[in-house]
Amino acid sequence: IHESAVRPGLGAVSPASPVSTAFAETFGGEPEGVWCAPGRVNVIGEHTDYNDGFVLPMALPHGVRVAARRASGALVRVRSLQEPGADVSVRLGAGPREVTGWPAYVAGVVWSLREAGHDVGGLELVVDGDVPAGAGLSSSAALECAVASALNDLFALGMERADLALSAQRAENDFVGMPCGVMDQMASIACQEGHLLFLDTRSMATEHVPFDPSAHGRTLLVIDTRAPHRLVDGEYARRRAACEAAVAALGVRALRDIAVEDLPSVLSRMDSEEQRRRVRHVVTENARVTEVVARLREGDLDGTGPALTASHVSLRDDYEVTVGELDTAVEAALGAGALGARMTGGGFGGCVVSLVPDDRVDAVLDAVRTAFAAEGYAEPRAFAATPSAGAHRVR
Ligand code: GAF
Repeated sequence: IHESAVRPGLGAVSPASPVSTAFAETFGGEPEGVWCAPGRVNVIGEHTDYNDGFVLPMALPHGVRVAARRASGALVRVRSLQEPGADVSVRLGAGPREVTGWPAYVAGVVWSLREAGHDVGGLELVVDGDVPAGAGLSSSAALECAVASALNDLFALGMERADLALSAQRAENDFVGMPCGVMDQMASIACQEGHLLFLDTRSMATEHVPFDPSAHGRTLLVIDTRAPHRLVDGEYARRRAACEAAVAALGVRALRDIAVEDLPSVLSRMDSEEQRRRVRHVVTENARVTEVVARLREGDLDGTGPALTASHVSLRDDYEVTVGELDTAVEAALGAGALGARMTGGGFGGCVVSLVPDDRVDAVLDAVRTAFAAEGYAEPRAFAATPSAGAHRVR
C-alpha cells in the first residue's frame, strides 16, 4: 500500500500514549489507570442489528485511550487531546441532551450507568484517539466503550462485556439521541485479535471467527471515501422506523424472524414498494452474514467476496443508504481485481471494505484514486485492516 494512502493506527498500538502526561498536566498526579477501546469495521451485516439480526464486525487497531481517576465532588471533568483548549466539566446529574458534541459520549456513559443503579461518582478523564472521525469507523462507540471499561474497573461495577456494550448503546440512544443498534459497542468491547465477531443481536450470543486474510495472500482494505458521514441527521432513524412499521404490518417480532425462502410471499403482502425494498435488504443481509460465516468456518475466504458485493448492491438499491463516493469506490475496486467490496457502517458516506488479492492492492488503490479524481471527489484514504483486540486496560 502506498504510504500516502495509509492511515496508520496511532493511539491504540503505541504503548507510550500521551494521555498519562496530559493527565498529569491537566489534573496533577497520576491517573488510576489507562483503558483503550477500538473502532470497528463491519465485514458484513449492515442495518441488521436493530432488527434482532446478525453482524460480523472486527475491531481495528485504531482506538480511543482514556486515562481516568475518581475524584471527590459531583463533576466529570474531561479533556480531549483532539480538541485542545476545549476542556469540559459536566455535572454528575446531567441528563439527556444537556451535553453536546464529543463530551456527550462520555457524560452519556456516566448517565447510563447511574440510571442502571451503579454508584458512579466524580471523575477526571483525558481522552486521546486515532479513529478517523466521521468515517463511519465507530469513533463514538470507541469513546463510549473506553469510558465504560474505565468506570467498570474504577467503581468495581463487575459488569460483563455485553452489559457494558448495552449501557454504552443506551448512552447513545437516550443521552446523545442516535437510535443505533448494539453492533458498534459490542465490536469495541468484545472483539478478539485475529477474529471477526459473529454476533446474534437478539440473544447477544457471540462466536469469534478466526480471520487472517494475509495467510491467504489477501488484504482487507478499508477505503475511507471522506464523504462526510452523518447519522444523526434523520436518515438512519427513518430506516429504523421503516423496519418497525414493516414489523407491525407483518405481525412478526422482528425482521430477523422472516426466512429468506418466505420473502416472496411476505413481500407480496406489503403495499409500499419502499417498505418492500427495506424488508428485502434486511432479510437477505441476514442470510448473507450466515453464508459468510459458514464459508469462513470452511476456510473459503475468497468465496465470501460475492456476498460482500451483493450486500453493497442491496444497500444501494434496496436500503438506499449509499452515496456516489461509496458506489464509485466499490465499482473501481471490483474493476481492478477486488474479490468483493461493500460500503461498511451506517452509510451516507464513510468507508468501503474490500477483499483484495495482495498483488492487486496497488491497482485497486490507483483505480479508486483515478475514479475519484474523475468525479471531482476528495482524495480517498485507505489502510489494510487487521482484526484487533476489544476494549482492555492498558495499565
Ligand atoms: C451504525 C449504527 F451505529 C450501528 O448500530 C448499525 O446499525 C450500523 O450503522 C449499520 O449496520 O454504525
